[in-house]
Amino acid sequence: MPPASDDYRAHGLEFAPDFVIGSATASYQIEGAAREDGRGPSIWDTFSHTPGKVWNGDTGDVADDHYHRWESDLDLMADLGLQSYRFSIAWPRIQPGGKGAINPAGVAFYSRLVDGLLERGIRPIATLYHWDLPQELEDAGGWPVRDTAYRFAEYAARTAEALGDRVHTWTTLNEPWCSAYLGYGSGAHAPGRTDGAAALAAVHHLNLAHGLAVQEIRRAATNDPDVSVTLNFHVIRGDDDTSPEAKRRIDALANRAFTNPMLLGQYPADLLEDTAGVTDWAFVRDGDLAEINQPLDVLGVNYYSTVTVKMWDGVSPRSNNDGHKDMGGSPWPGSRDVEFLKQAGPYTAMGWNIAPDGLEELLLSLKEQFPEQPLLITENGAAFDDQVTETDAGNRVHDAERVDYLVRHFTAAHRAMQQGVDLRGYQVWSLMDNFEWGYGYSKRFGIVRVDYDTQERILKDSALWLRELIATRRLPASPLGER
Ligand code: IFM
Repeated sequence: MPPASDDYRAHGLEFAPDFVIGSATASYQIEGAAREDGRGPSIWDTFSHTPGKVWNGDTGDVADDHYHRWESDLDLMADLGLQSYRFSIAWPRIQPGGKGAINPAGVAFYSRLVDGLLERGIRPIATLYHWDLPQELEDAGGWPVRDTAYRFAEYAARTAEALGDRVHTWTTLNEPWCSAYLGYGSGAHAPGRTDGAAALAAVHHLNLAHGLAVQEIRRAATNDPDVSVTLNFHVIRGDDDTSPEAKRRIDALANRAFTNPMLLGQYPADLLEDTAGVTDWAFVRDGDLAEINQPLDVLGVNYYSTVTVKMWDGVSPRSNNDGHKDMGGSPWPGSRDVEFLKQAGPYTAMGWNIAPDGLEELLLSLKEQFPEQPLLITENGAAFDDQVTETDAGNRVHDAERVDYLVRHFTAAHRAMQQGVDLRGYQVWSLMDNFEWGYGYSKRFGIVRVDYDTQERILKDSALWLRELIATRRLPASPLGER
């Protein structure tokens, strides 16, 4: 087998059959049917319908129409040979107002989906919260309010009672960093608030919601599922004299604010100090950390790119390249003087730098911090400006850059495993082009192209590449070659 080259363009690397390779989506990004079968409004319905919040005024009203096309979408997954499918459950379909009795039609939709996956031999990985908070709960205060954590635990219990005989892996939250800091700090995500203290209260209540939900899932499920959470880790770089301080601050806010309470049962002392001017953390009550600190069968890892930081000198124009849309507020409460520097390319269509070495570094660092914790890549992928090519055999999308991105990141994962990382699988983001939050439909992450006018699905070259990888268990070469 050839050694992986320095730029991570390897081929022929072998992945064991029990290394679960699949793809991922999320409810609001693909389902559509926003007002059907008793679904209540979520904060993303409200946000996307508010002028100026989402590119082009796009909304998830129709999206990929997956709510109606789920069966053919499952056939497509089977055609690709996916071993697993990570989807999310829309809370407002299960409990339209975020509490109380379940909506049978909502549960039935996900029940059919799970059955359809199992019939096709695809492992269901269900995320309970991928950002579509019922609007009624936001009206009552949202994640900055403690009661939302209890409402989430109730929703988790009802959902696990309904599907907990069949779902293989449960993920409580997807990227609570985004829910807290983009939703309540920067304003780039729903509900669009810009209040640092609210963002930190949201961090804690999301952590609490996670811990309570883990316990409810373990109580209600009958098939001994894997239970997890998915975090979007920040891999932080910088070689300025002030970078160590900036790195420590961002690591505390972005990473350790979640991993430490969840996996170690404590908040980092430096996080509390850094944010003392923003909040006194009085919302953390006795006993909360014990509720939050639950063992996890796997830890979900989302990785796309790195950030490079230093402390702002207070004089030069401030550089703000943290990879997120600037909507006025800051996603970094207490650390607004950290500068995010523009990084070396190449870049994806999101402007995010392509850095497969960052994934290897992240996996190794998680192994060092939490040696006994199995890991699962729950998202990795890239947006590019795909072009459709007409051929005699039909339309094709030759997305060589996306294939190359995947080759390089699978190589990074393989390298980490060779160094002893207990990595259980890899879910490519995303199965289909979809609603990319504040960027609407302008950014395409799918390995399957979606024509939003006709809802036609076209397998991109990256989908064919993934099918070959899963079938042969060997990494197919990058179309961009090895350097
Ligand atoms: O599309 C998102 C997904 O919903 C969460 N993780 C990052 C992806 C790309 O931005």
